[in-house]
Amino acid sequence: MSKKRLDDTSKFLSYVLRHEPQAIGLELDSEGWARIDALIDGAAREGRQLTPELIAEVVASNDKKRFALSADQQRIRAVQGHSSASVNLQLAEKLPPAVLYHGTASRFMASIDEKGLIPGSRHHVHLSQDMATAEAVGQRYGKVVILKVAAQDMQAQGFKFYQAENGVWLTDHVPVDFLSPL
Ligand code: HQG
Repeated sequence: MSKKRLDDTSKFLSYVLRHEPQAIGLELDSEGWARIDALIDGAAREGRQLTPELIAEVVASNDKKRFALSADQQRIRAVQGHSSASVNLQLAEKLPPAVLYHGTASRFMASIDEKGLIPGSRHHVHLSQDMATAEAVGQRYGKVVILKVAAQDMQAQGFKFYQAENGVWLTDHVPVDFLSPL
């Protein structure tokens, strides 16, 4: 399978499994799972040919492990990054490391200094355990700024943290007091 086909399919799957399942008439359950046969049918109606083999290869080869298959291989979901209102991942709370990182763009800093980190259109603020990942995430939007998040201090004060299956840390909001520049 060409890398281009895999990347292209990964983008399509991110779109329908995180954001707009209704674009292809697909239903996600509250944990974000979609039936693979329904996904293939929905995609076909939009002129996109998917096969179970292609989907399995995207799941296995994905650089960020964005997707997971159910144990019976009949269903697929995105493991984080959702904006769809129908999805509410029941992730277990978890003790984060002392420090987590968030990469953003310098043009967002005035607003972040005022409001802290907010989820935007997604369900959570996304945080990384390592600086390199935070840098790559921030670069997507412009001149990168890496922020340190005092995650355990937050947790001690009652803020909840979750970790998606692919290692990404999630929380609802990071108030300014827990942010510092690198
Ligand atoms: C910024 C990708 C203004 C925030 C990545 C970010 C990640 C604020 C942007 C995952 C703000 C939202 C998530 C505030 C936060 N004022 N801007 N108060 N608070 N922001 O894409 O974290 O490839 O929704 O800093 O790799 O960039 O899709 O979030 O720049 O893991 O799997 O608002 O998406 O993964 O942007 O990225 P996003 P993100 P995938």
